[in-house]
Amino acid sequence: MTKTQDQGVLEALLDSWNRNNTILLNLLRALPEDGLEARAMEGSPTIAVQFSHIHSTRLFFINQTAPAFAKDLAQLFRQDGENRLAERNLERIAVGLEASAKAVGDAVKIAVETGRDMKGTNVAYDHPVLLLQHLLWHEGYHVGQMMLGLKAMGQPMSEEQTEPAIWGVWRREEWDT
Ligand code: NI
Repeated sequence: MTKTQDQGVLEALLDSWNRNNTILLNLLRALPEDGLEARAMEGSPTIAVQFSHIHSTRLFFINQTAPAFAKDLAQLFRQDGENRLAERNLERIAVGLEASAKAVGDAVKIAVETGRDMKGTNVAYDHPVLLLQHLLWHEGYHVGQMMLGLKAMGQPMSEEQTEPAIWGVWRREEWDT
């Protein structure tokens, strides 16, 4: 591929990463009342815990492989004595996710453009794009668990909700009628 084509692919990858974050924010805003407390099964993490966990997982892997990009970012979890509490303020969750999504995107973009490795003492990616793919997989997994949690709570998201919030973010469809 030419350098221009490479650049186009990198932009598309970063765009896909941003769309993934848009989906998380859409879901956050579409939650029913008490939705943050939903969990798939007894003992499963609540949706609130999963949002804070998604954010801290991003921070963990950036800290491991490109720490400069994580230095100004705070956790959404906070410690209260023995307990680790997840953030429950929707706006603060959204601001945190926006910041960590940007940090991941920036770290990958700079690593690809400069040919820098994303390798730390304990964690290494064979290519910076694999950090994006790893996190996409991880976050898709948690969105599935969140959907199950809402269903278990008796408030499943309808197709009318998930189409614009999730699937419509990825592609356009037009059908001749
Ligand atoms: Ni996880």
